[in-house]
This record gives sequence, C-alpha cells and structure tokens, in this order.
Amino acid sequence: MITAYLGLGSNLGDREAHLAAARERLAALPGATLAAGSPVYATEPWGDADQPGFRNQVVALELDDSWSARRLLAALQAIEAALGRVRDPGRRFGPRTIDLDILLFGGQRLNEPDLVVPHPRLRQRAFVLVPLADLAPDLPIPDGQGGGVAEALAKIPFKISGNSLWSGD
Ligand code: A4P
Ligand code: MG
Repeated sequence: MITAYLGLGSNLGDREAHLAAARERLAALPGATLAAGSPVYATEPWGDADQPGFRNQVVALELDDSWSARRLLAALQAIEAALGRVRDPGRRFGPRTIDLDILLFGGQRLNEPDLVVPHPRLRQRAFVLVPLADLAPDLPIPDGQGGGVAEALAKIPFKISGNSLWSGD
C-alpha cells in the first residue's frame, strides 16, 4: 500500500460540485481507497490573479501495489477530461473546472519532464500546504530540502479566516 496526497482545485462553474465529482471518481479507481479529505478552502488565485476565486482541497488516496505515480497521473488526467477540463495552452495557471495534482506519492521522488513529485510548487502554496497540514502536519516532504508539512507552512506568508485563505504579504 502507498498513500498519495492529491491537490484538488476548481475555479469555474459549480466549484464544490467539481471537487465532489472528482472525489467520487478517485474513490472508484480500482485498488484505491479515499482515506481522508481536508476541508474545502476558498482561496485567492495564485500566479494569475485575473480569474475567479478557487476552491481547494487535499485528499489522501490509499493505493495498492499495482499503482505507480505515472499510472496515477494518467488516471487523474482522464478524470480531468471526463469532468470537462479544457486546457488553454496559452495561459498557464489560468481558470479550470478541475485540476488534480499529485502532491506526494508515498516517499517517492521523481523528476521527469512531465512528472515531478513532490509537486514542484508545493512549498510556495498555502492553498496546498494548509489543507495538507490538516491531514498530515508531520509528514516529511521528500524533496531533499528537509522538514515536514507544518514546517514548510510556517515559512510562507498567508492569512486565514474560517475556510478562506489569501496571501499574507
Ligand atoms: N505534471 C508534472 N508534475 C505533476 C504532478 N506532480 N501532478 C505535469 C500533476 N501534473 C504534473 O499540468 C501541466 C503538466 O504538469 C501536466 O501535463 C503534467 O504532465 P496541467 O494540469 O495540464 O496544467 P496546469 O495545472 O495549468 O499547470 P500547472 O503547472 O500544474 O499549474 P498548477 O501549478 O497546478 O497551478 N490558485 C489557487 N488559489 N488555487 C489553485 O488550485 N492552481 C493553479 C494551477 C494556479 N493558481 C491557483 C491554483
Ligand atoms: Mg495541474
């Protein structure tokens, strides 16, 4: 068994419904169990400010030994497509119905052109680290920089009120 932590994000249409539909499809993957889900946070857009606010959540997916990070990436992309995600190649960090990112895949470290694990922007993002810390504050981040989730979160500025998150600088 391996535990993968996934970042879920949506900022188009019925955002909560997109997250719920993604969770349902993740739970239905063969050899997969949706073990935990963080609260859903309302988050300020990061990277490209000119777009609607996001809803973000982190889930823990327990996977049997038939799974690799690469197979999981393919499964996530199939779910994104099924939920109507259309990619705009000219607009990185832009709006999306659903975005599913692999944050962590057990203790594995991968650095391939189309698959980097732990997620390369994990440490910069409160919308990832806050919900990840809800589930696993002491989890080490195996990216060679040392330290765990809560420690990484303590290093970045953010503001939180209830389930709303925005930048703290
Ligand atoms: N890829 C590489 N590593 C991974 C990984 N660990 N998990 C590749 C998933 N994908 C990974 O992703 C582009 C390519 O990244 C994929 O083809 C895959 O091979 P994408 O989902 O097609 O495009 P994207 O999501 O627009 O690009 P990217 O670079 O993943 O964007 P991010 O970093 O996901 O940022 N603000 C808030 N508040 N909340 C958000 O959720 N999300 C973004 C998108 C920007 N601002 C946001 C949010
Ligand atoms: Mg993505």
